[in-house]
Amino acid sequence: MSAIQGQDPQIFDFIQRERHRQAEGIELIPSENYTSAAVMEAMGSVLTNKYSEGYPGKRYYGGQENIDLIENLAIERAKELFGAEHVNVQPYSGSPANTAIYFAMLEFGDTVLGLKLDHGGHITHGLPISFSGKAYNFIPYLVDKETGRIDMEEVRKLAHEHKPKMIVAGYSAYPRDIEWKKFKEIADEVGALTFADISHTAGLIAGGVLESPVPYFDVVMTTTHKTLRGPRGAMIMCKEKYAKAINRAIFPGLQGGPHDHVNAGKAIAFAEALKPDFKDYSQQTVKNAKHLAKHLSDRGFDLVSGGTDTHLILVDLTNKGITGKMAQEKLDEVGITLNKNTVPYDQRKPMDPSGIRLGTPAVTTRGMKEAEMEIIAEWLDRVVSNLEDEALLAAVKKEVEELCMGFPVPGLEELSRKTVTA
Ligand code: DSN
Repeated sequence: MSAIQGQDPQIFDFIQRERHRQAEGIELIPSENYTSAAVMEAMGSVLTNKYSEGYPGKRYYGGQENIDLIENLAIERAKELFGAEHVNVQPYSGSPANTAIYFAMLEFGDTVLGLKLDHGGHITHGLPISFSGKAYNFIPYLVDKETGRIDMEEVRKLAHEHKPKMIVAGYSAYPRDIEWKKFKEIADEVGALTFADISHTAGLIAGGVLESPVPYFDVVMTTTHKTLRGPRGAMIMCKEKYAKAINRAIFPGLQGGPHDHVNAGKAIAFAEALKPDFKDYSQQTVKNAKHLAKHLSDRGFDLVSGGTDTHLILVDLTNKGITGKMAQEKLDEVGITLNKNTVPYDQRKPMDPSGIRLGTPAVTTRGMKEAEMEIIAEWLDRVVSNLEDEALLAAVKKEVEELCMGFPVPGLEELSRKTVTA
């Protein structure tokens, strides 16, 4: 980063601080991960200089001979990874991709079933103040109050009652596996389209740990930067019969020129995910999450749904007498990052909710395993039980840094002791 250092020392300083924060802290936000150095190089390459409205072979600008090759390769690799009939790699991120799916497949005002935000859904799955909630008639379904799981009979009942044009499944804060086939069955009973948002679990699906909705669902969207471990962005996969509508909805419907530097990063990440060691990573991510969940539960943490089938854990802190915001802030102080989160049927507000959401993709990418999950569970317990004990917080912070030094972050190897002494 010598160019930034020479030209803009302030930004250089902020990036340096962030590099240290990432290398010296434990990242438990379940939607975050570390890309490879190769993906990062693509993001900082000359491809950022190019404009390429349109699709490979049909562009509105000249000079596309290299861009077409890159975009086609990204599409081919994504098809191989997920077995999709059609892929569009141009969406800038998850929210525009979801908006494009609705734009392609629905009319404004159509009825759609989606999981309520504070039950694990996403803002683009019908939150009343979001575009999705304003443009379409979203009917929310909920998780069961006792089990914390989606009650498929309730979904069936709502589907028969409201006759939606589309059913949305796939979530941001739901720790359990999803019954894709059952969703498809219900959708078929009422003639609804099926849309899966697998942003959180795409890497686990690509790694063969979780079942894929691609064979059953009409359209599937994923962001590319979460468990899939690619650059910030998204892609849409669909049955061939929706290909034209989806492509048109992305460009020119909602977006202009694709971000070619990001699309190159996507192609690189898809190739990485096709390698055998990606399977090991995705299996270990789930093993780590289950192990962490068990040790948190043993320490009296109240896990929504009692545990996890995925990379993600949702904890209700009510029995600990603290809020999600308090926990997040104190954990930030010791170098453990996670996010405050509402829990189903939460009586508190989203800016200071009852829960926290955490997950294992980033720590697994660093090479951490079950033994480290036990240490993390112990740290969480110590911090949450001693929020005002500054000496204890300082001691945990030191231990966090010490452990992190043994597990290099991709691209930040020079900041870890393991590499320095190797
Ligand atoms: N912001 C993402 C997450 O953290 O789950 C969803 O868009």
